[in-house]
Amino acid sequence: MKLGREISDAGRFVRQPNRFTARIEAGGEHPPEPGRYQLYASYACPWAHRSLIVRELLGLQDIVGATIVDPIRDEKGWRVPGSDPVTGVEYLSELYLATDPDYQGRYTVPCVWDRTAKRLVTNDYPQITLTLETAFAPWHAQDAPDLYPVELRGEIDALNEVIFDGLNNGVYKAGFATSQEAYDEAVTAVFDTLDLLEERLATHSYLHGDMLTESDVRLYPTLARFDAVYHSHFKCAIRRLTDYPALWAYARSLYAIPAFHDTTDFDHIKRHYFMTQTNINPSRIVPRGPELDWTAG
Ligand SMILES: N[C@@H](CCC(=O)N[C@@H](CS)C(=O)NCC(=O)O)C(=O)O
Repeated sequence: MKLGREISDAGRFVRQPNRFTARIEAGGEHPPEPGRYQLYASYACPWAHRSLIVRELLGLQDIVGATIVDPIRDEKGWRVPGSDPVTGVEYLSELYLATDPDYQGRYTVPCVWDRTAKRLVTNDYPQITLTLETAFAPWHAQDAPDLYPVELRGEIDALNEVIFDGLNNGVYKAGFATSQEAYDEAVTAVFDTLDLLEERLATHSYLHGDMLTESDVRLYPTLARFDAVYHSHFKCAIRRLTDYPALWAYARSLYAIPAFHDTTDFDHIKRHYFMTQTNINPSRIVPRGPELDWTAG
């Protein structure tokens, strides 16, 4: 992985900006249309996981296609097993370079390809779920939840920032830190954020009360990976998810929902992190355990 340029002089991980940020929007260059867009995702990647959860929660599987990449990335990046039935590519890099031959960054999932314009529209992962929730509303299943209700958007966006910085990206900042100081700072923020969310969930079923929202979708992928990967691989070892009664019960309650369950692949998750991030696990050994019962009532 080409992480070097994302590590600061003080040993801090500073995530690269998203290069492709066009929007799918009615009246724009990339209008929402059934069958026009293909999502490239990995079950291992937390940012891609959220887009797969939202696609299924909203019943958009027949409207927006999805290609799942192999969990193990080699020096050529993400690979499509066999080849992609939609574009014929074998590596995700081909889509990035077809869109911008000078692209120098990492070839990341999730990203969305426009089959009509034959180019990547976006790898801007925070926007992808919001686009599925808003621009694709005409195609949502009848019983689909409103994950981004207009009256709650301010609160959802504010909490999402806290979750991103402290936790979703916080675990990466802890895991990829190359100085003790940067690690200490990041790992403290990870557990401060978990403590805060534990308190919030002690009195609510979901982060914003009784209804599932975009904030829950953003929190879940990090919780699903926490004890299996982040606790050891990213050294987020102060406590385990299972040490937090409310958060652990909440994570299992989400896992009981098909859109969360169907898109959670612990085998892909473990093999990806431990075998691909060789900067922090050069032996590529995948640990056994921990044994967790995600289905326990
Ligand atoms: N697009 C974002 C986030 C997405 C992201 O980091 N995805 C990871 C997987 S979780 C990825 O595709 N990494 C490819 C690589 O590092 O080469 C970024 O550039 O930081």
